[in-house]
Amino acid sequence: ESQQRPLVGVGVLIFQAGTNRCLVGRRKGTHGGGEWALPGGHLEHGESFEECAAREVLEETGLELGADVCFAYAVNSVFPSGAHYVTVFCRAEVPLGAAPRNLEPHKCEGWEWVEYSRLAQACQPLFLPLAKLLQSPYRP
Ligand code: 8DG
Ligand code: MG
Ligand code: MG
Repeated sequence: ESQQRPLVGVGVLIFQAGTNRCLVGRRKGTHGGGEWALPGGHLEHGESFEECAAREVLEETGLELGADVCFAYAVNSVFPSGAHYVTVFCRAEVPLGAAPRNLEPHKCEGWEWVEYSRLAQACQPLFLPLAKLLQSPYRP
């Protein structure tokens, strides 16, 4: 898929309160199938980054993000397919007991909590934007 202009994706780092664990899932489908990614999706017309983050997380996991959701970092990804995304990462915390559901099972194999510092080892292969975030200077 080659785009005339880059698209904007939003990825969301959801941390379990009081831990360094965040939510990741293995993607299904043509774009990044089999690769581990954060919940997220396309920024829609007129949306703020935070609105997009909360909407996609609710659609995909059933988790309701609070007012703490905020911009974290951005990366630029040109995929081997030719697709070009600017990915805006947001972060938020949910209570320790919050239980994500796999509400789009045709798009994701399931959600797991993984230590941020272990993502690069535990979650291979990584979706390109997440690999770029982990290689960046950003520290959550
Ligand atoms: P949508 O079209 O319903 O908005 O999105 P979706 O159905 O949730 O699709 P998606 O593949 O999860 O997200 C759309 C695109 O967003 C994806 O193909 C590439 C881009 N994207 C990034 N970074 C990230 C990320 O970290 N996580 C997710 N899930 N998507 C991302 O550029
Ligand atoms: Mg979505
Ligand atoms: Mg998605």
